Amino acid sequence: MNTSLLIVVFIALMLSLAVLPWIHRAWTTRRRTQSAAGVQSEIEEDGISADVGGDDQLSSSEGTSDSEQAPRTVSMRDKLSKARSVISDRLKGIKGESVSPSTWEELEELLILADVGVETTLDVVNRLRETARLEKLETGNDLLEALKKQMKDDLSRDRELSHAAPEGLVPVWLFVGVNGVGKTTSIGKAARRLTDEGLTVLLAAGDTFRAAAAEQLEKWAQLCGADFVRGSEGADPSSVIFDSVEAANARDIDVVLGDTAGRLHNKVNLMEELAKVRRVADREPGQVCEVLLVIDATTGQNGLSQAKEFTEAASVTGIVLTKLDGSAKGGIVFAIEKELGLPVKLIGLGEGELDLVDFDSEQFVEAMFGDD
Ligand SMILES: Nc1nc2c(ncn2[C@@H]2O[C@H](COP(=O)(O)OP(=O)(O)OP(=O)(O)O)[C@@H](O)[C@H]2O)c(=O)[nH]1
Ligand SMILES: [Mg+2]
Repeated sequence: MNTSLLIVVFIALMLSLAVLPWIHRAWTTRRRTQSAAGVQSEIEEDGISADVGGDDQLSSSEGTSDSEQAPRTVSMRDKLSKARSVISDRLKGIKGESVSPSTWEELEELLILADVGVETTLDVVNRLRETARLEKLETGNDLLEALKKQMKDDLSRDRELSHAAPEGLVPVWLFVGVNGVGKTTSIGKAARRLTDEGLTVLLAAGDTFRAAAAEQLEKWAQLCGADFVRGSEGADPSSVIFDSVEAANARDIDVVLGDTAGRLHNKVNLMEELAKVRRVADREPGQVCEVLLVIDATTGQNGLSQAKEFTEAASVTGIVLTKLDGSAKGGIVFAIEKELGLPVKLIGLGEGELDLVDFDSEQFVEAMFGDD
């Protein structure tokens, strides 16, 4: 009798162990769906739309919502249409001609118009001249093909986002940058991506400068089913980040995404504050895995001058380039990578929650310089 009871208890125990992960996932999903329904309208009031248009599929934006909608899609080509429109006539011109001295001038003009930046443009064109000489390229079409290949090669590098901290430490991503570039929105979108991958996320409201900043982040947390920690207005941002990491550790959260207040790169005291945030976030039980400098693509080359100070203060590990959808300055990607030596890890292609995608250099070069 006792033995059969033991067997029944043992089987019940095994069964519950087997279904626990499933229950956890289902619960997280349900929580997200419920809160998303309530929060979506509020977020839309704030000008954040969840709709994404377009045809082609971008790998990292294909998350389905929990209500099992069809995957929403986004076209890189469509999103970059503004950047492309500035250069498309010149591209067509070069494509149809045979290579002559004026072709090189047109090409330089084209790259500068696309905001590749003077220094990077000269370097790109010089190397392309050498390729054209060695490979005896005679048509504009061949030249553009060689240009695309060279650009893809230049952009080929590791862009992986890391959330791998040693056992017992909580991985932290910090988002830094000047005012209004899209830090908070990018955190919301990144949280959506990570929770879609099945990770648990905590959003830390390290922007204590404005009360509205924490509220904006909280809405994103509710939308994504992420945890959320804030401090009081005017609190020390480092202590909010530290409290967030401790809370994440206690709750066994997979990743902490830390927001920071927008700041001008030439304000020394604010850059020191940022350095402190980074140091504190890296204290046990936290481990900073990414410091993402958010740059607004519509500011073009100005974004580059911000980067140096941020890199010095906070040891930036990668760039999030936002608002590429509304920018005529897509070429900034090449300048960032060449002049800053930092990888563009994510790009923002709109205000919707799925509009933050991995930067795919092949796709990007084709969307900018490929055939119509
Ligand atoms: N079109 C477009 N808009 C974006 C993108 N990313 C952010 N935005 C918009 O840019 C505006 C500013 O975004 P926030 O996330 O508040 O910027 P922030 O850097 O946190 O701003 P501060 O906290 O004030 O420094 C919002 O209206 C966003 O919806 C993007 O990739 N494309
Ligand atoms: Mg913000």
